[in-house]
Amino acid sequence: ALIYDEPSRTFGEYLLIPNLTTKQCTPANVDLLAPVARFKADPGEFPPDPRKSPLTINVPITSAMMQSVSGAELGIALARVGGLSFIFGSQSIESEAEMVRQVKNYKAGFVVSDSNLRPDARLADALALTRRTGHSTVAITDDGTPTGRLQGILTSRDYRIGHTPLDTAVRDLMTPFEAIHSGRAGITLQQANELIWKHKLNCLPIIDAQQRLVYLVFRKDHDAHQEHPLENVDKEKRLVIGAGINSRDFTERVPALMEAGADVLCIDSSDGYSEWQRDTIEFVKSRYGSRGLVGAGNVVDREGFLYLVESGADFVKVGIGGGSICITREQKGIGRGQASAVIEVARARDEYFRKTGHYVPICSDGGISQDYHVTLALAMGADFVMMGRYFARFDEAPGRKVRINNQTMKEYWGEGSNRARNWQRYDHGGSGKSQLEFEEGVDSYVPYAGKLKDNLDVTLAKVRSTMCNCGSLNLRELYQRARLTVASSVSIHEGGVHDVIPRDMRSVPSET
Ligand code: MZP
Repeated sequence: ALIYDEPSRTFGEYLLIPNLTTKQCTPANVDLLAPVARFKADPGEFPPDPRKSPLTINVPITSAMMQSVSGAELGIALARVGGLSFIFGSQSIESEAEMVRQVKNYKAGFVVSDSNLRPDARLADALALTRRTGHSTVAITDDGTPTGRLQGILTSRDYRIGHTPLDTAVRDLMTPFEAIHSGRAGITLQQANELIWKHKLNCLPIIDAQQRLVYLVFRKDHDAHQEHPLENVDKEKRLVIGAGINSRDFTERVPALMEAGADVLCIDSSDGYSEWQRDTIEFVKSRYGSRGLVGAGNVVDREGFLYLVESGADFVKVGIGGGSICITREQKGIGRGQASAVIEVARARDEYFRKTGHYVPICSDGGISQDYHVTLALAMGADFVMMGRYFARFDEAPGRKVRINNQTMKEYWGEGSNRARNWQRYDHGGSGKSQLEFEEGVDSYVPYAGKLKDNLDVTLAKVRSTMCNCGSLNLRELYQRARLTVASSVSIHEGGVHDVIPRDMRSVPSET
């Protein structure tokens, strides 16, 4: 056997060392745009510009193709803030295609403010309600006229157009108008204005209290076919969605998903270094050409990566055994520490790019238990990450909310558990069996955490802030400039609260 000299390491063993933070390097100026699908570029340009990719995401975060994570509701919520979901494939072809359709048919845009509006409220009710709460508001209706059906309310307390409060600005607008949720949510007003100017868009940016872009307001008569580089939507202004496939029923599943409008597919397997994956990729490519974007995986080393890339994969997913619900390492003894896997595969990707001019993005999948692990994965060379546990905690995830020991939890179960019965993910073919022979995942609970957007905003604020510490304004700079050190167990202990009793854990204090 080949025995590797280096131990297999994971994210919690690394720390980032700060670089010089220049004055321009503020969180508001950080761009998190990431490539999803392979593209060609000059090998001398390293790392290459992600905008050359046929599919990009505005935040480098995707949700796992799991029953307890990525249904249509989460798909919509994540796409609306610039990320990407992969609808789970361990369901019938019809129901998966229907979920894809639900996301694609979602009318991009419109928000209901935090007042207690029912989605079907009549405009007059809505305005009366918001008048009572004392906020100036702009109502968005489906046809852009005051008699249209209410789609949402923007309160001037929350939003501004440029530096002008929303209600004042809207008075000067030509009406009717339509507000479109911006997929580039989170970029600064200045960045938004630059793009609007460059692409000659006939619209105004709406920003939130942190001066980040949230909506674009277009005149109702704007050219609907004009390309809007500020949105995270392919050209019909529909949200972007991915879908999981397997290497068993792909000849029927892939056409159904493509017809439903899936933007990108991904083969879901616990071990992707297999001839089954090559067959699946070849089917997608021969049937759909460059329109059929398909990721493959999971692998944990250079050989696995190169095999899938040479088979035609558009991106490669990295990680075996690191998922929070995963017991593959315990059951079968295979896998690799997530950090070691990402570092090796990122090097293989760079080597392949320098040799061929083809850049194939990699996704670090599983094992992210702290927000800072996202930044570490990106610094180590992942183009984007995939998370399951993280998203399972939110309202939009499919699991039920339950009370356990006075705490609100959500259900989260692995695809290799008896509950999911996703045998295709673990099947090696040949046996003719269509069931799991043993479990590789558990059925569990995770603490309920509320709305996706609220949590993701905090996670992204940490990522942006750390990138500034590392002197990086975009993900390419982070990968090039980051300096990482392996931390000893004693220094990891030093990084936590130590030698003090945290105030909220103390018993009631008394004067001495
Ligand atoms: P995590 O974000 O919960 O740590 O990991 C999610 C990832 O774990 C998924 O994207 C998938 O690759 C993997 N997964 C899903 N089900 C199982 C299982 O039952 C599993 N073993 O390992």
